[in-house]
Amino acid sequence: SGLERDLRAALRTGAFSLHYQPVFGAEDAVLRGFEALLRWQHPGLGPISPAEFIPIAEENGQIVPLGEWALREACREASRWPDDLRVSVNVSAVQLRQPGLEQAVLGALAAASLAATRLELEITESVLIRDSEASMACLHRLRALGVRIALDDFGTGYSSLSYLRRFPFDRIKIDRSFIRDIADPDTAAIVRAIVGIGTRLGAAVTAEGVETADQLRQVRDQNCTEVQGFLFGRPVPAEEAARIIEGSA
Ligand code: G
Ligand code: G
Ligand code: MN
Ligand code: NA
Repeated sequence: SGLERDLRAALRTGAFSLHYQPVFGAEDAVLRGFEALLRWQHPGLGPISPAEFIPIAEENGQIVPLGEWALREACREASRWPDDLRVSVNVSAVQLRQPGLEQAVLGALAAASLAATRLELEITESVLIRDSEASMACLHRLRALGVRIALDDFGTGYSSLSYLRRFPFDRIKIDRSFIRDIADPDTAAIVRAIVGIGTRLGAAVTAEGVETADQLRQVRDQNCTEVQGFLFGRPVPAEEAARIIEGSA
């Protein structure tokens, strides 16, 4: 397709950028870091959502060089932030199945002189559906080096709980559909249970998609560790993230 062809050209022409969405402590509202999110400015069509182009890039393999670029760019940007802030980068199942992911991560950290503990990789449940021994081993090695591993969009897959037995995640990110409906007592009970499981397993729990003060009150009541969402800040360009950091100091 046209989009697929344009996607191939986009990495060469610098049409991709990263935006950064702030993440805060739920109790203290202290800035903890940012999630890096890809943006594509198409020359003719304008901005195209990653929800649209990432599946194409996964299909044709472009996600590998694109994901590598995002890792390098995110680590480079984070190296300019205070040491107590981390950067989270989304990693596709396709990238994880490639043998080169570990080298790409180590290369990005080294090029940026960024401590491994400041990088978090977000993987979705779908990664683990077809988990191979090799990709599990890769995650274990990266984690042993200090890289944090988060389970993204938790609760939306078909057998979410089983994934928690397969890997010692540092963080669980509760999918924003739960936060949207958290005024419903049953949904609030589920969120509380997820936090309980995460705590027992030694994982922090982030509430995604917090948009209202009522939702914030609820996720605090359910003891979520960190919060992220439009209430606190949308994904913004690197320069604006730098201003958020300055303002929070
Ligand atoms: O930023 P936005 O809400 O439009 O992102 C839509 C989806 O694209 C989210 O599921 C997000 O995780 C995914 N996404 C954004 N940036 C990246 C990236 O760098 N790599 C991968 N694999 N997915 C990304
Ligand atoms: O799948 P993942 O969690 O990586 O998706 C991140 C996406 O979620 C980003 O594209 C971001 O724009 C979007 N997002 C972040 N905060 C909110 C929010 O409060 N509400 C909604 N609707 N989307 C959000
Ligand atoms: Mn994510
Ligand atoms: Na998510």
